Amino acid sequence: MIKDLAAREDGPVRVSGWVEKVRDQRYVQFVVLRDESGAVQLVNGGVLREPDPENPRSDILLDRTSTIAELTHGTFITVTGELQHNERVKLGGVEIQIETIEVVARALPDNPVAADSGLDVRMDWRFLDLRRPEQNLVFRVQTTFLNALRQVWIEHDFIEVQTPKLMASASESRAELFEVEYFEGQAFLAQSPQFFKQMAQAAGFGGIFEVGPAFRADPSFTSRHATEFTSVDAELSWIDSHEDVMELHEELIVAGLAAVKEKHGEAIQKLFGIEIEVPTRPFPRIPLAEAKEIVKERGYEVPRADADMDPEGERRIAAYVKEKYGHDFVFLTDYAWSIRPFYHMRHEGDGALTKSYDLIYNGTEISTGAQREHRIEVLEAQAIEKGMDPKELGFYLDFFRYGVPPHGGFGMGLNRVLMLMLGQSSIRETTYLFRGPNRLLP
Ligand code: AMO
Repeated sequence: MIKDLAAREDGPVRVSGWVEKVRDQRYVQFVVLRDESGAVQLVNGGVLREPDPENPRSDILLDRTSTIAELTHGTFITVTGELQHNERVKLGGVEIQIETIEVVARALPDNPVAADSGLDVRMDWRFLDLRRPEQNLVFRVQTTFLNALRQVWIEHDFIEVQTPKLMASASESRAELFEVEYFEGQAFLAQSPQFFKQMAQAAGFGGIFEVGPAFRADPSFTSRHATEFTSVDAELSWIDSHEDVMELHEELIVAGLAAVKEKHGEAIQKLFGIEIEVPTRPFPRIPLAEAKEIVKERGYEVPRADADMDPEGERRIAAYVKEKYGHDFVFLTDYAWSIRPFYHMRHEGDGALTKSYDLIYNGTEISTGAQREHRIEVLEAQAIEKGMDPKELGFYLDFFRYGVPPHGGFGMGLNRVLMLMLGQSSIRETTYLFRGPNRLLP
């Protein structure tokens, strides 16, 4: 790999990669070659434009010169040559004197993506867009982040599950639900693994996690919504309250960011100009009603008829937390029952509030979590209160009829986490292939 060249001694090497740039000068040709690990300068010092009867290697040199002159951006080549360390070469301090060059796969000359192409064009040609080092880094960071989370779960003896994405009923609410034909009938795409995460608690699995797709028929075109996204979910038994869920959540975030900082901190600084901050624990916690008061005192009244926060309010409370505690994360807790799903547990003695939270990262919601209602009579009553049909929920309610421990969990949008971590302006940048109301291709 190109990244390994600097550590090698001078001598013969063989590299492959994509042509990034060609500088075809009269007496010397330069090629910048890139693979997924980095870029290196190739040099052809033996440029020959006309046959030279005196030179026994005339044919070889002519051929090499014309091959290089005709290279198009993005063409995949394999080169053999001599590696030379040279301090004056800005690109990594090494270059390769080309001996042979093989065009493995030619790229069309009209590269559809330019440095100034808009996001839509880049998404049309996502495979070319992903060749850019920044984009490559996003998915390396994602891999490292998820691996760190996975290690925490495994240390805590959690079980990984893969829940079905085809369902007979809605998994969150009737809103934002994709319907699909299913033989003679109909099915729905899972909006969340919610019900099946809870089933694992009834099944005695204790702690479980899943990283998988979630679907929302959300027609909005914001920078943080997709119709399909990757949901990072966990659910655990034997909790006393949502506080236990938040503790696990914090532990995961800290482990994820620490691993990302250690492995990619330098590259992230270089390519995105961002210093990854590993948050301290505990993360600040503010009850939602108090958070709304705080932003109101600071001049912003959340313009909503219900008790919820809005994105601007989230940004403002995050700014307050950053000022006051120097923290990028804040748990907003104790959401009103009126704005939470039927399965959230209400506070003893104050049924107006739930044992739930949202986690805000750099001003945007990344997660919802809660202790769940596990007492069947209460759960059933709550479903009815929310206008749901207990018959349609029959299979789910059955989980609670045969003994289920107190439990809770959270769902976290992976693409949003990456967007906020890497200071990107859109979830499209941090989704391998974005899906939105008007995007199903490629
Ligand atoms: P919620 O609906 O809040 O909760 O979703 C959890 C997290 O998923 C992400 N998310 C999205 N990301 C991109 N595009 C979307 N359209 C989108 N919708 C949601 C967000 C959000 O915070 N079952 C509960 C979780 C739980 O309680 O365990 C749920 O789905 O980051």
